[in-house]
Amino acid sequence: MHDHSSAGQILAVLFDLDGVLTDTAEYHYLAWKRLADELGIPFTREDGDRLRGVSRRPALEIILGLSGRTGSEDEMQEWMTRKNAHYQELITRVTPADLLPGVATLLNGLRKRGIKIAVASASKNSPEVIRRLEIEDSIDQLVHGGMVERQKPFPDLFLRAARELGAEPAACIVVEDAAAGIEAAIAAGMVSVGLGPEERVGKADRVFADLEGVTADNLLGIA
Ligand code: B16
Ligand code: MG
Repeated sequence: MHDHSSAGQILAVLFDLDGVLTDTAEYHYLAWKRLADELGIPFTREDGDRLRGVSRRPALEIILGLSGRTGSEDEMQEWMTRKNAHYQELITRVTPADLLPGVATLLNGLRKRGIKIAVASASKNSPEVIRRLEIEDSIDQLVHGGMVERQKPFPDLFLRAARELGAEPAACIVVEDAAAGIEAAIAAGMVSVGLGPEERVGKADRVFADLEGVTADNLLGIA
């Protein structure tokens, strides 16, 4: 546990998107898998799990590393563009039904308590996903990877979200499914909630399997 005794009241909750509000983590996996197949690189689901929350370029570097393959800067750019095109094709399937169980209720519960809500996602495609999920009106702020220089595990994205909402870092709870995201939350001096297995998010202040059945009171009771 980290010391949040000076935190006072929680004012804001910052949600990661992929793997937290919706399962676009699966679409990222499928898009990388298609690129890996095209490049003839063996790529398993376990390999895919290492890419959770990892932004585009480091993810490509991990995939290339699996086969010891390297690429010129031009090739790297082309592969990232191609993966993104695969991903954009896949997310045209996203509908409000893809909101994960418990999310809509939790967002409403937080709203009722006057808690500010941000989505803080590394994904430059997150505005499109949020639009397709039809949750634009349920959140106060969206910050995405295109708005900061340094990505998770650096705290920049979460700090930017807090600033946009006018909340001190210590008054924010971060909800994340990725190890890099939990590290970023801790580095930002925020309360962290991890979703998923202990091996992945065990450094968080509190761990749940997912958001199903997690109420606003559960979440706010953690700080
Ligand atoms: P893009 P999150 C992250 O979103 C994904 O988890 C990660 O797999 C992806 O590579 C990253 O965004 C960048 O996304 O290529 O669409 O810009 O988990 O921070 O919501
Ligand atoms: Mg995520």
